[in-house]
Amino acid sequence: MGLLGKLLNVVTTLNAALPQSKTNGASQLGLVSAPVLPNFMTNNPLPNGYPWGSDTVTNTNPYRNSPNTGVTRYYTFNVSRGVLSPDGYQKQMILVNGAYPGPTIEANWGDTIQVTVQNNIQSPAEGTAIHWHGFLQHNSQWMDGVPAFSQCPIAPGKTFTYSFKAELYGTSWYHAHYSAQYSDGVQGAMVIYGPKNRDYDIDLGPVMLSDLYHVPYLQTVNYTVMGGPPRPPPNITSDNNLINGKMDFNCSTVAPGDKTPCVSNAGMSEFKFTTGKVRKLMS
Ligand SMILES: [Cu+2]
Repeated sequence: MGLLGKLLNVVTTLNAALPQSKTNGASQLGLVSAPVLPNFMTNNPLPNGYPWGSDTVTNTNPYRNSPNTGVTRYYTFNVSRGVLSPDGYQKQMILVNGAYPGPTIEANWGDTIQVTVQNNIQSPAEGTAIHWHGFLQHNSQWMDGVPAFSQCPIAPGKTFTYSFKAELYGTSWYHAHYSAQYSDGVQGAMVIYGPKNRDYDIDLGPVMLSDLYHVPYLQTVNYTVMGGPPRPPPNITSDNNLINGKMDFNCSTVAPGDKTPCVSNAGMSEFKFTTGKVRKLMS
């Protein structure tokens, strides 16, 4: 390939064949225009200059103690079915607020996070529950979001409000804990601002890495648990690997007879780097 060919190749790679609305719905993750994250949220009291006061990385063990900011961050999640093409292959999904990945939850260390989850999964209806990955849930075990262990599933058409403290700081994620529902899209990042372990100039935000299965999640579960056709264990491999819910896919590789709409080179996640700046990327 000559230089012009190589240049054209780069241009085609960066030129996504599908708009963000088709690959990721309402999510802005994976776009260079995605907002960078602050050092911490400032619409709250700042004793000693920080939301968490004089606590530091070294003088506090967050697994035992955490500050109490008295601030509550409110979120509303509408969980419903939707159709997107994260890698160009059209997929029946289950989405939070029409976005894949779902909205990023932000809070300061010591805040309370309150998320009202409306289960609008219909046709067919399904239960759901959201797990807040990595949180300790001291004195709030029933907010852990694991159906049959810490709560009943949220019934179709019903609402449940989770309320728990951001005891730990750092980047984590939330995901549906109802069967393998999260692999159809019910997942997103959680960023809890806290004391810094390292200095950096710009926080480019969460980098979510995930497997993508083109078939609906119940079929994947069926393959796994029942050994059902056509991909019996141990050959249950995902169809793609996504960064922030996006990746290119070669549609000429789909099985013969598969008429699912598919667009090659749908578009990959992009990040903006500036020479001389130190960036934080959390995966
Ligand atoms: Cu988890």
